[in-house]
Amino acid sequence: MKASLVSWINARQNLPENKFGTNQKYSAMISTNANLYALFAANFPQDLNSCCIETEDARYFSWLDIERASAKIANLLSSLQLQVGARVAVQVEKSAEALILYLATVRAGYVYLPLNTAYRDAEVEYFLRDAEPEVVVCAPQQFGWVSQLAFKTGTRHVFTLDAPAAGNNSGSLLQRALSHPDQFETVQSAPDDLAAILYTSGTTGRSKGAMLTHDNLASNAKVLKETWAWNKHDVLLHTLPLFHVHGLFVASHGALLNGTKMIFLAKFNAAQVLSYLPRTTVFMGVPTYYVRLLQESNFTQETCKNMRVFISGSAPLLLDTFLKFTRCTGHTILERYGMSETAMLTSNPYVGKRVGGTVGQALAGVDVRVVTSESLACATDEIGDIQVKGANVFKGYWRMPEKTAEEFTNDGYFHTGDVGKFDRDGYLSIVGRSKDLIISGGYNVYPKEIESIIDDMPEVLESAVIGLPHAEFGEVVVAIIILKPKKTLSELTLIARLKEMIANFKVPKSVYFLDALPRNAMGKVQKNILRAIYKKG
Ligand code: MLC
Ligand code: AMP
Repeated sequence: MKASLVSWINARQNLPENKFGTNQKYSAMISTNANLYALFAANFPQDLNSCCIETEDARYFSWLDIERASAKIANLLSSLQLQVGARVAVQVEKSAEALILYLATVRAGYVYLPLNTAYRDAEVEYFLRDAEPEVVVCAPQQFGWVSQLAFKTGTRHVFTLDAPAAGNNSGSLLQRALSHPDQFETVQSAPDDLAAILYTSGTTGRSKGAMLTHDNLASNAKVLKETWAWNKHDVLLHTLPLFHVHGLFVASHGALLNGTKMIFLAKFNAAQVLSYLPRTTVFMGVPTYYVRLLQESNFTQETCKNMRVFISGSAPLLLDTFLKFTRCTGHTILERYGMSETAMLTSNPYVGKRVGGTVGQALAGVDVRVVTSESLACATDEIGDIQVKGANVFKGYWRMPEKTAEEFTNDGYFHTGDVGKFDRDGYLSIVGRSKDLIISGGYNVYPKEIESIIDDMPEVLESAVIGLPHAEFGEVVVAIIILKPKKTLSELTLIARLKEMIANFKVPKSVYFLDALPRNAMGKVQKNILRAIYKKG
């Protein structure tokens, strides 16, 4: 019979009472430990048998299940004799078990490194070579190529974790974890110890691993708990992916820190969301989710009657979407702003005026300033570079001390690469970016990365990749190509080739061919001119 952690969880009712039957003793025991898991566990509800995660295939994970299953996986990881600070790289479909793996990794004192499931071989290879994880967890279907890559880059252990199918979630990770004890003393962590590394692409085309500490994540989770007034009766509808800040930290941490039940949907699907909304109180999404929800004819005030708050972030929420949403549902979307390096920075108020087109005010304990090119503080409504400081700001880029130093000012502020202005009430508006970045459906695409790949093709002389406005994705990726003399290349061939090489959301939606790129006197490609030309269609 195939063993699985799920069958173990389902059988757990027959086990003798766990020493953590109620949460009081446990809370006292762990309060001095800066390990993020200890913080969550101290805030688990009194009734550990209540539901923490309900999945779309009607599986229920109690808080005790989370505690015991993460203990089993943490014991497995500890048994591997990994080095202090070992990275655990994970590229798996979203599931409750994937979240438990995250918690187990942090709990055991290792560093979680989530990877977007859309990444292709070359992208994964880069991350594995750069981060040198000691453990890699992937989907069973990907085991062949991922394990080859992983062993080639020095990884010692490769496990699989399956997406839930017909209630039987398996893979070698859970099978191996099954035989380990269901109790684990959460590793003692210092506030500055690493909990996660999140890769963000870079303007140079080379991805950088943002190192986040236990304290970065804990401080941010605590401030968001207060800011958004999480309460014990909340139910979070969780539809975001688990490999980025928004779904993994902002959404999951909010629920975990508050002892709030989560309903976990594997992917965002507007019709499915509508059927769950009446049972939930909190929803978070990228603007594309809100655009898609508004396209549903049966999305009404009635659907949202139990909702407490809708939160948007990761990309600009158009004022039009903000206003339509209020008209349709009676709810005012709460927009906030953050990034992988800093977690959340600003938020519109929970109580008080939520101003469309702004990302709200600086969160408590987060210092946000807007400065001129001479590093002087901007006046009210004056546009400048957004810089930030606070306990939430990351420790630096993995093995890139020079790059890290470049991104901080002498007085310790981090350059966000976003451009904005404060109004007289302290509400921040983001008006642009100094970094050459496209945000498509909440995913970041760095043009330089795509241009380098296209430029390496034998037919191509040079290319420029730009973002163009798109009603649903906010922006989409478009490529402009200059071919070498006498060479031919069709749009279809180029797109098909790129789909083999890079994550699908990075692949240009359209390709245009030109004789030459417009350049300024310094020889720099004038992307503003290209955007103006192709915006018109
Ligand atoms: C999918 N596609 C996209 C896309 N997502 N194209 C452009 N941009 C995107 N974001 C394309 C695929 O390439 C594919 O094309 C087709 O759409 C169908 O793919 P899919 O996977 O079935 O799409 P769908 O499930 O509809 O996904 C769309 C989405 C998803 C919006 C639901 O992209 C999503 O969940 N985005 C959220 C990203 C997120 O979590 N961001 C937070 C980052 S954290 P083809 O041609 O192959 O068929 C952060 C910090 C902060 O930024 O502040 O929060
Ligand atoms: P990431 O590197 O994926 O964490 O993306 C972070 C970037 O997303 C920020 O630097 C911003 O450019 C953008 N972003 C996040 N939230 C918002 C928002 N509410 N409005 C506009 N841009 C946002």
